[in-house]
Amino acid sequence: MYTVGSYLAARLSQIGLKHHFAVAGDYTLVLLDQLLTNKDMKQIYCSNELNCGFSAEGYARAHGAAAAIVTFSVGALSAFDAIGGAYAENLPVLLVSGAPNSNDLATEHLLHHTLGTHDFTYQLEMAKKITCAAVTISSAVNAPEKIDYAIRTALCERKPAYIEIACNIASAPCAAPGPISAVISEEPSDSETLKAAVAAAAEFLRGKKKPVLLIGSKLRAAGAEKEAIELANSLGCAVAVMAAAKSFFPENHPQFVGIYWGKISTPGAQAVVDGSDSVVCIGTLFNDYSTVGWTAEPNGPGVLTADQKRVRMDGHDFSRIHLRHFLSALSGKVEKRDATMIEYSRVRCEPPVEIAAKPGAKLTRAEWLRQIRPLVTADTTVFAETGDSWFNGMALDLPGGARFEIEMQWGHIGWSVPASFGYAIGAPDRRVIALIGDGAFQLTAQEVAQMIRQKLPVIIFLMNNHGYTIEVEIHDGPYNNVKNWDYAGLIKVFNAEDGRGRGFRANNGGELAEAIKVALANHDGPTLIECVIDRDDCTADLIAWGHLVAKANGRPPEPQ
Ligand code: TPU
Ligand code: MG
Repeated sequence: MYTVGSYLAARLSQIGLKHHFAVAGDYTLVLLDQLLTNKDMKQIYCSNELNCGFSAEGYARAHGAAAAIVTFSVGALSAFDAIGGAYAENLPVLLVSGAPNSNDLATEHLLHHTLGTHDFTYQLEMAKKITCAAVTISSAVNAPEKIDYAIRTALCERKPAYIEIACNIASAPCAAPGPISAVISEEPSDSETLKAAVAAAAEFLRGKKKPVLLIGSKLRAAGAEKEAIELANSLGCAVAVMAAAKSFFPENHPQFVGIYWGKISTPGAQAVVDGSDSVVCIGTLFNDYSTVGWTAEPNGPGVLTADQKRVRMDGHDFSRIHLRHFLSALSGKVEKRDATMIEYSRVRCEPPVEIAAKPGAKLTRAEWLRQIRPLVTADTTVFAETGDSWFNGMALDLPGGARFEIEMQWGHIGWSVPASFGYAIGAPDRRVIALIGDGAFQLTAQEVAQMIRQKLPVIIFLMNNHGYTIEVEIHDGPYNNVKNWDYAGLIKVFNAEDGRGRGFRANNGGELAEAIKVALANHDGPTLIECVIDRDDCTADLIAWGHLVAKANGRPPEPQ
């Protein structure tokens, strides 16, 4: 016997979810009971719905998809911010919201957790803008079809979807789920179009001397990471990666030349990309930040763009082909072209030697970076928060297997606390390290308590530079000052009587080294290391990037 809730649970479990995230509310309690009847999935609780959405977003990064269950309006509207993030970051997160009793929908009743009007549709209408599929279930009869449609569309589009379930329908009897293949099987590439696109791309490359591959963040969403390596191996050319795609192409691959990010690229990488006569952009996303205020965007007839389901180049535009099919087929049709590797070997520079600071000397960003480098091992995932952590993160070399997570398109400060929590739930065998600024941390700090509750050994490096330094570099004012907290002391508060989190404040390199030792040995909870640095101790990259972004932001209105 299935109910609407247990049907949903079965489908979530069938698509591979071992957990779902939730915040309780009276419109969802019965649904949560129904989800709990599925013994293949655990319910993980969050401190608020924004964090619940971001926890699911992080879980989807580790696990391919995720679900967050929240109550009507007061919960869902908070979660919408994170769902917008999942949309921007191409992550299939299912937001499930409890909703008013189906009998109330057509009445003149006023209900709690609503606007106090008779309109109960506004939430669905809002959800439509930030998801690829949004359904409302107020009868059990059509629930299977609607649930399957929402999940299938999310998985296929790699975007979030929204399912609203009336609170009295969650436990209503419902049909049994059919084969899961109906939900997870994807539309094949159109074979004729694929052939034509590969032929055109092979021809495009044949006429060029210096091809280079530029990897972007949509590569993972397309599930085409392996195929990008295949094409790189066949071409033998240089491969640069955009900041938002760091780790999507292995940094220990012999053809990896670094991060392409305009003026603040890895030394040598910009020269190779900008000097190329054929940039193959794979899953790239060019916005004002990634182009450093529109100063670095490959375009023109020398650019081929291969996206999740579309390939474009001078005079051609093909759709309905999967990126991985295109890359794999193209690999078999190209010859070795290593001119950009030869060029790179000429322009590359050795990284500067980092000298250890005296253990008692005041902590600097450079000393902190030097000390955390060895923590990044094959089984590590680094989370880099919006702020100078982005630029510090870029400076970390990733050994094979290491992963890097960044939320560059949505850029919500505070994302990394719940997202690393959700990721750690989804990937318990990985060492999760989060780099986060003081300002960002203050938005979502509560989720450290959930890391403690779940005994997750996440290591948080909280860079306390007493302000919104990234904003300072774009445009300064009194609004960039942050009220200081006793960040390390928070862990005691969150631990209460049973937690095993650890909190440290490092004012110098010696204290930092000691704290790192304890963090590595603490397997029963998170360790937060507050690194106290000067307010203006930031990366040169942040300054250079900030000035160019500020210039782009400050363009005067064009005359009409
Ligand atoms: O390392 P640092 O000091 O740059 O990082 P911190 O201290 O975390 O400061 C981040 C400052 C910041 C803001 C206020 N970065 N972006 N913003 C704008 C912003 C405001 N609200 C949200 C939810 N997201 C944002 N990105
Ligand atoms: Mg700061």
